[in-house]
Amino acid sequence: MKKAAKAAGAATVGIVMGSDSDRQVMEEAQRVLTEFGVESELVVRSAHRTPEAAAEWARTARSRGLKVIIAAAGGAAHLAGAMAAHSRLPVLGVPLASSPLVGFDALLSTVQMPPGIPVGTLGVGAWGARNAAFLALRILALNDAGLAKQLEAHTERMARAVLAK
Ligand code: RP5
Repeated sequence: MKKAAKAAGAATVGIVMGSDSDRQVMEEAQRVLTEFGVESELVVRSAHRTPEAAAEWARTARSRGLKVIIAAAGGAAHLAGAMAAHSRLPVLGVPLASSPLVGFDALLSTVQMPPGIPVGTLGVGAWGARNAAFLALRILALNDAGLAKQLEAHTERMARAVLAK
């Protein structure tokens, strides 16, 4: 009974960010997932400052029930790549504009992974955070007809909003 209750509320998307200073942007990703009824966990792990804890989080992600990882960091952003190195789950990378190079550094650090260890890299900052959530939803929707229907309805609402102008 206890186990079933836990499973019902279990996170399927893991959002990991390099610093607590990234939280505000990454809560945008979590908000999108919540709107679609998808549970997520949002944690801070750093590829540079807490490399062992970051690796452990990635290694145990699948066994904890996660199906997609969203990893966000700024500056020399190696977090998404580190997640992809330690987990076989799909990893979506969000470069953040937190350094004096305003995200261009993080974009290049996240996007150009060596073949075989992919990171699906989204746009910089809040747009990337939201789209990482939408891409995670599309991945989950491959095996979830209800979620696919919700995404279709959302897309139709966006189109109607544009055409109403
Ligand atoms: C990155 O360095 C983090 O992802 C963050 O975007 C940036 C700055 O981190 P703090 O110095 O604010 O902790 O690793």
